Amino acid sequence: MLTKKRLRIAVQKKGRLKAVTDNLFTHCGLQFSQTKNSLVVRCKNFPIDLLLVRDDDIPVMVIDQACDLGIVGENVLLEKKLARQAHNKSFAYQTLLACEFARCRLAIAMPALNAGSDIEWLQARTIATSYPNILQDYLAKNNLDAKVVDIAGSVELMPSLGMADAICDLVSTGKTLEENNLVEFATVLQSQAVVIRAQTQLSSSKEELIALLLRRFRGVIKAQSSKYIMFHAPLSSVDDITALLPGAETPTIMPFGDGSRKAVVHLVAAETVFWDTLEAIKNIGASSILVLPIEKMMS
Ligand code: PRT
Ligand code: ZN
Repeated sequence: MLTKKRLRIAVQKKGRLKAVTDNLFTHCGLQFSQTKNSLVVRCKNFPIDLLLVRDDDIPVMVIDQACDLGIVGENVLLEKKLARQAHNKSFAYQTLLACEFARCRLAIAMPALNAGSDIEWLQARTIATSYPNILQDYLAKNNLDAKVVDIAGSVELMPSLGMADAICDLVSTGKTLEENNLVEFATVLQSQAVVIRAQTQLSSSKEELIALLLRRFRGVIKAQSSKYIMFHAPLSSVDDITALLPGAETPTIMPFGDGSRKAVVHLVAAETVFWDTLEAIKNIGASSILVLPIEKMMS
């Protein structure tokens, strides 16, 4: 039974956001009981209900206050905002948190044989997209006059079918463009998943629950992008080594105590540490280097 007393969060039912939002909730300690095909999932240990919907419906569900929070890509959010504003309808929301997952970019791509053309090439061309409002906005800002064809899916096929000269679609690895012999040529929008809420005051118990959730979301997001690093190094090299580690916090330095002027160093780096960084710190004195994942963080 749905009741307004429980915090309602709109999330994607099926698709690219599903696994990442499930992972976020699980790592925050939220437990859900779900029956197959259910559209509402009840949280067992907090007064929270998840509403499982198409991602395109999430912004409006939050703005119209059918749900208190939503987790959705910025691409969908901006498209819905511009569509609604085009009809002079308000679209008031607040972004509470950037989730740092489901990263992608909305880009214009053209057939490879036109590679190297500049933006003027788009003048009077036909562009297929599922993001007509964002594209129209981009074209207007760049004083370009092109025809926009609104297509729900398989946008990358349109040039080879002769239905468009170019496309404007989401790209993450670029593999789909390559497979369809298209080259990226302008970035219209950078996107990631965000947590949004309507601009309305909720009951104090819901506000407290939102504050708790945001604290845990932030902790999980930070932990998942951070690494715990341990290594041995001469005391004289510790500062130089730390400077090479991305987003490193103040290290904990434990001298060996054997008169060797060496120490065990522990620190948290805020970003993934790549092999070339490890090789660089090894070259300036680090040894016995360990890079470990972090499960939870709270400061
Ligand atoms: O059914 P529903 O409407 O809920 O889902 P959907 O099919 O509209 O969306 P879905 O599940 O495909 O994506 C949900 C959200 O994930 C998007 O709105 C983006 O915010 C985000 N996201 C991140 C992506 C991608 N990366 C992505 N690569 N969404 C789609 N793609 C597609 C893109 O459209 C293209 O077809 O993947 C292809 C390109 O990928 P690469 O890796 O080959 O470049
Ligand atoms: Zn969708």
